[in-house]
Amino acid sequence: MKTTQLLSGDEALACGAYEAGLKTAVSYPGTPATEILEYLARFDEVNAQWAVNEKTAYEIALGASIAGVRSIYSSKHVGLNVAMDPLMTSSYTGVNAGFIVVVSDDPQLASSQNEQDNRLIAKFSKLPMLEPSSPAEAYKMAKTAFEISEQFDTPVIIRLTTRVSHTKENVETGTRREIENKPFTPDAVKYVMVPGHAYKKHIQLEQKLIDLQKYSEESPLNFAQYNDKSVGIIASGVSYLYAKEVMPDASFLKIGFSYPFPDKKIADFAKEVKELYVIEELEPFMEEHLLQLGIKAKAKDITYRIGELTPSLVRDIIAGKKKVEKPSGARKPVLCPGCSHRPIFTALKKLKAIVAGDIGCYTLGALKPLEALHTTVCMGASVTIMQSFSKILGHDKTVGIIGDSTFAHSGITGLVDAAYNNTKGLLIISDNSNTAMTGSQPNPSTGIDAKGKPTKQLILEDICKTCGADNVEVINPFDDNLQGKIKELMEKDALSVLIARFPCRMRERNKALVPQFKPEKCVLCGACIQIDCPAVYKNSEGKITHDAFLCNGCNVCANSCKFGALTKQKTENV
Ligand SMILES: Cc1ncc(C[n+]2csc(CCOP(=O)(O)OP(=O)(O)O)c2C)c(N)n1
Repeated sequence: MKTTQLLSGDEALACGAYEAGLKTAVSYPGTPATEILEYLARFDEVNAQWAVNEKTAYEIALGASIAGVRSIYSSKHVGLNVAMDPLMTSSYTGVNAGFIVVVSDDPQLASSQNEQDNRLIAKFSKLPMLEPSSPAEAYKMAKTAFEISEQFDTPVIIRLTTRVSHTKENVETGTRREIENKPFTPDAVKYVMVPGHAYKKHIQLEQKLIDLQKYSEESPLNFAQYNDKSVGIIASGVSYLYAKEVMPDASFLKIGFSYPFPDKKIADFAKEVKELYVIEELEPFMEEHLLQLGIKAKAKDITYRIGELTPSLVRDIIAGKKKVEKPSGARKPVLCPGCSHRPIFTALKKLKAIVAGDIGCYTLGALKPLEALHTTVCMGASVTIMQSFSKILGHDKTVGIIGDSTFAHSGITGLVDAAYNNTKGLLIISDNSNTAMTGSQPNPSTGIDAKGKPTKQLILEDICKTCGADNVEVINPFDDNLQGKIKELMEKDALSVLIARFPCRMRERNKALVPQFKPEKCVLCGACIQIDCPAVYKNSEGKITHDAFLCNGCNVCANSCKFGALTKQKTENV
């Protein structure tokens, strides 16, 4: 039975996979790929799990495929870096039941620490790759990917980008087809990658790539549309739609099966058209391949390797113009009113601490006016960078800060390392019991699983002690003694963890303790503005305004006010 549903690219892909008999789905949250697992978690037939990190996610999904069920891994682009170890060898082992690796890239860094183009990973890992341009294509390609995976005994990458993941369109969907589990047959040469076996598998893999190349050549996912032959455009993903919009009369070679490349189709198309263009976002992936084939094409200037494309940028590329960077009109991201990360940064700023940060909402502590977080590289890097800061700059001057989800993701190993290597210093776990940055997913420390059911809870105090921390203390970050406690632990000749625990305001609000605001007492000293809360701001007349509707009652602004304009409620006032 067919139905039409308005679906995002993530949802459509998940729906296609579900209908294709998917039984295991594993992911770690990350924009723009989070919604894939969230969509799949609703189905009883699918074992949908949030993993602790992308490496474990990949291995669990691969394990499910080897055990005989169709499975899917999904993550954002940088997540795939964490999963690279199993990914690189899974092209050697191949699969048993179909296995799809979905990765969504984030050109323009809407919510990421870098802008890497994961099309290069398909080539590097020797895995086939499909690139949908729209939700409807994502839906269909999920089904095709399972077939390719089983036919060629390989994981298949589906590469999305933010605009494909998050755009919605009407997609004609069907019903689920149940697929029998495949029997697992022990096969050491296939699944045990010791050097002797892996060497043989590498020989097979090179042949597999030749076979996949032939398939790509014949695949209807790569097709030419001849129109006005004076201009021919080769494009994939969302860039194809932009180019179609800008040059509706041109001829196109649409690449949907984008690795291995359909070389003959490319060469034939190049011969047919007068002027050939390659339109692609980020890296010159197709452009370089065409150069290798000895085919001359016009491509974008290096300035377009940064950021995403838009139809108007595609028009400029075709006109041969360089990209002119325009000031971003995006609003500055800011911690929510009442966020429990805020008092930690106001304290760290007063202590003039050098802060090794991590990735989560608390990364916003780096921005003006807080400016109290000094490094962010990748998930888990706070505790490890803190180890070096502490040894080189002094443990009484440095702090690491990490969130609960990130600590479970990759902070635990760093803490073991710090203890093993005799580090003194302080790690603050800003525990809001939420994976807030990516939209409030549960994680091991929340004790809830992806389907919303209670599960075993990771007790942060216990694990920190087991990792080797000398002191583990828990504090409410709104405690008046927070700054004193941080200073005390920084100065201690020991490895300490301070768990600053308060539920995320996305989950629990507190209107009861909204501070009292007496504008007549305000001297415009600006101290309350320095805490960077959206509920306290200067209005158009330059006067301080406190917005009781936005306020979540944390009273950090009241604590900063020395003139009695903002005063703390001692008791609940509603
Ligand atoms: C390798 C990698 N995976 C996923 C992400 C997406 N991501 C950014 S922060 C974050 C976790 C945030 O949770 P937590 O550390 O608890 O901090 P909170 O946002 O709750 O303050 C995730 C999953 C990422 N940036 N890098």
